Amino acid sequence: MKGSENYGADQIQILEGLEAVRKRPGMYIGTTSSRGLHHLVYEIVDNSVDEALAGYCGEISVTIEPDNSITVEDDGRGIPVDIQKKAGKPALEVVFTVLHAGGKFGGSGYKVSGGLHGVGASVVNALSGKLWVRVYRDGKIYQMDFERGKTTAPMRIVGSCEPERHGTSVHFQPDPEIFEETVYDFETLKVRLRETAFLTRGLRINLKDKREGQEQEKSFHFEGGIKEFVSYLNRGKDPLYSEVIYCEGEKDKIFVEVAMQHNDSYTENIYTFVNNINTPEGGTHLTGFKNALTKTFNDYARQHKLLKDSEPNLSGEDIREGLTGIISVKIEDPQFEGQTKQKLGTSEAQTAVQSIVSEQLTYFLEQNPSVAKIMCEKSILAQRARAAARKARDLTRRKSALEGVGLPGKLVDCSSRDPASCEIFIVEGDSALGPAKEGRNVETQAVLPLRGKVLNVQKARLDRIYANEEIKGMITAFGTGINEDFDITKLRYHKIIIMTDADVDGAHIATLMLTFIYNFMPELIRQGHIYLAQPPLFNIQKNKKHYYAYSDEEYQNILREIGAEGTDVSRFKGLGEMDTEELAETTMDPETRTLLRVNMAEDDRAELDLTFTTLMGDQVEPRREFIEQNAKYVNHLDV
Ligand code: TSJ
Repeated sequence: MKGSENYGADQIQILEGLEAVRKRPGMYIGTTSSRGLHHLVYEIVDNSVDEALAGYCGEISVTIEPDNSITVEDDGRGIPVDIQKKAGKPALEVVFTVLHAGGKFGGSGYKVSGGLHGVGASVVNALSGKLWVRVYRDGKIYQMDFERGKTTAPMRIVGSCEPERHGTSVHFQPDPEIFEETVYDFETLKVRLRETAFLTRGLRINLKDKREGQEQEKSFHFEGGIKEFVSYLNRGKDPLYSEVIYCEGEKDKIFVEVAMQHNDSYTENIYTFVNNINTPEGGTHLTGFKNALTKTFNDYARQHKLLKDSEPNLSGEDIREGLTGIISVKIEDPQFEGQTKQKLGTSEAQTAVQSIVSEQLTYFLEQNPSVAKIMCEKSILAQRARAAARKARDLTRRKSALEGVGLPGKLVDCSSRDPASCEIFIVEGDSALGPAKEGRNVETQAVLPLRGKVLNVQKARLDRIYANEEIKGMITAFGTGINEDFDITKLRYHKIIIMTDADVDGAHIATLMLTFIYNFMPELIRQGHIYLAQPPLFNIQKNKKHYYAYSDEEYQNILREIGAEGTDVSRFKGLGEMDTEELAETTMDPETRTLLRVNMAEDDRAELDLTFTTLMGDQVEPRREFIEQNAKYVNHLDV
């Protein structure tokens, strides 16, 4: 009697649970956009990764099926199918029908995944149309089926398999009633799954696209783990020494792994992870690492007289200049803080990382004096450049305090003082300046011409950047300042539009400017203030009418539509070839133009960085390949 009552109550609760997920999906997966759609895959895969971390799973396969549904399969132990005492039903059923149930049953209990929205299989179930799960265990195949979170077929045995076979397979179709976007992007999954493979040494992850016309496969497997991750991030750059420094250890039940290597650039590139989840805002693990690096390094440099007694300590920034690093910690119950709950707060993580890195880095430096010397020399150069830059900056600050913030002489400003309605076009070269000046809306559109080569900031230290006229012009025109002086409330134009020729040189110059903004005012990209103008490639004339095509494909389409007979086609080689009216209509007028907004998906930081490095770097071959493909570059742009 009592039992059946309880069972009924249980059922209702469970239904309410998953109904809540469907009512407010954003609460559980953050968003129902394309990002949320991809998140479903990570939620499922993270369960298999846990199985790998527990030591029972060596391979995970993710398949995009022809209808954009997903299958995830692993060779782990298989989700337990025996009756769970507390719930009175198979563990498998609990995993898919009870909120927050993932992994909390039975066994070893070392549960580390879960992610920032760590909610697992039941949420994916609630947000899927059809979903089925198969477990291979003890020579049997178990299956259970659902639709929109509701059971359509109970757990049953559907067949037999070889007794040695074991694993779990989940198939789901994201519900189009929930998601704004239901088409999976191979590249997005690829980037994240590759990252997961780097972070889980030895694990093989396969990704297969079975959709018609885009069939492809990738497989990731890194015996070197995060050491290989660092080499990967430094590909296309020139490392200062061949070794990737690696530390690993466990303290207070926190497992710590760190890998790092300097390259000859001036930017710091450190990625931090907690339980395989990216923590873009850092936190205690990052602090622990920085403390250890700064202290260990200064101690070593003093002891070995690489730094004279009369010289000041090297700062953390000096030591991290050009450093690529990965910090990965695994904690049972991580605490997150900050506005977006993406910053690790667990204080024990700081102590753990700090003591493990201090001890092992000290040992490494003692064992590798030649590497230690290279690192030290690089840091001392950085220290000197920083001192020079500080002088230059103080000079400009004093100047602007005395004279007021003088706008650059070349700026053709607009008359409105309302930043929200103002735009600034950064125009390359002189030829386009005239038409741009004349074709603009005088009230809301400003024009800043850039002459000569834009400084490649990835290859210059701060002191040279402060001395560059073109860059100074951009900084003063934008109004925000850079780095620690950056203040978004002072932004003078809410749209900053980079306008360059639609060719490879133009793309190169645009990339130089993006690199500068990315390195010194990334918030402008994050908040969506940076745009690329889209000048047309073709001018098609027929019967006194103009048609503009922005791509080869569009050009073909227009010809097909209006007929190729009697058309006059010219190809715009540069902005300067357009007259005022053409430039205004095709590229500047908000009513008729197209703009690309530059975005920065946090999980794509590694790729974005490569985009810049490839175009800016010294290695000629990758750049040529890159320009030939040119695909990555556009990947980070949104209309
Ligand atoms: F949860 C899920 F449905 F999302 C899911 C879980 C999806 C996929 C593709 C795989 C898995 C999964 C779960 N793979 N492996 C496991 N392992 C367990 O659930 C498991 C097996 C045995 C024991 C034990 O203590 O014997 C414990 C666990 C957690």
